[in-house]
Amino acid sequence: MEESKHPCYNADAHHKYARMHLPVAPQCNISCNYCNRKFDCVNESRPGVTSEVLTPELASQKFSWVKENIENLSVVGIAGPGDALANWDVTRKSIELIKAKGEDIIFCLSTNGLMLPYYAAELVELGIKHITVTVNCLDPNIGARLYKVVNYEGKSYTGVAGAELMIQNQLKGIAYLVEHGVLVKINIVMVKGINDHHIPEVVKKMKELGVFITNIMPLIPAPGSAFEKFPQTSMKEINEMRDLCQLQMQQMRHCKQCRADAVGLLGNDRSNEFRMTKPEPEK
Ligand code: CLF
Ligand code: SF4
Repeated sequence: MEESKHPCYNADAHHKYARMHLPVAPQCNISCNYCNRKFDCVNESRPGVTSEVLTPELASQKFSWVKENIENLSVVGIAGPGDALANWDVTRKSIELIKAKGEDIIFCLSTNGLMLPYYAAELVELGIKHITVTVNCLDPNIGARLYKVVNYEGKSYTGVAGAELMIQNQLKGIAYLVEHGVLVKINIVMVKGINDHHIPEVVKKMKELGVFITNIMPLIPAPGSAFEKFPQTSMKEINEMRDLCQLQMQQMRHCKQCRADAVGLLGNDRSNEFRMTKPEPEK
């Protein structure tokens, strides 16, 4: 089974198998209230500026460099710093270039899910078996407090309308992926006073849809984001919620909220050793 070598999908694998993220996806199509675009996507990262954004060609070169120098590299993931599917051309090209090298590698991708109805079939065709979707709520009234703007098909949606669109597309996309054999992981950002009480309901629905695992993550209030002054959800609160949701389905407990350019074992980021470009000066 492929997931036995995936450090995020299998807790037993995370001390042995490494992953690398290709930071090829700078744009995002929504605006989460917990995000500051100068920082990595909270979907899959802790707040820390990604030190580079790569073209597919550079990403492919970086892959070979890392593969030669890091033991047991089993996964190549695309996790921002924006949204992988909001940058579909570069995301797809990067995967295709690396696939052409014929290495034994698992591809992984993280998305907010808005564009899944457009791209889920292509993702399946590309052979991507591990996809993470961040689903914070099923209730548009809660979503209206989490998502400031949702940009879709040339229009901008706010409030309940935007959240409704997000949730609809996420659910449709997840169902399609599961039906086509993709192992779907769901990230849930727990924001106290907004979606915390609602999380067990989200997990229940994800179980019904057949997702592989859910990963409840703490809000890390990003400087400059609308939730800047919100309290960071404590690990005690996160673990209590995970214990409650474990009754429904498998919970990830070893997530490190990686950077969009993370390299190495989950607990030992070596991204500093593998830079293709010079860091941009701070603005
Ligand atoms: Fe990256 Fe995410 Fe794939 Fe893992 S990270 S795209 S599933 S290869 Fe893993 Fe990092 Fe947690 Fe993500 S520890 S933030 S869950
Ligand atoms: Fe930021 Fe990620 Fe939300 Fe986009 S999906 S606004 S990059 S947290």
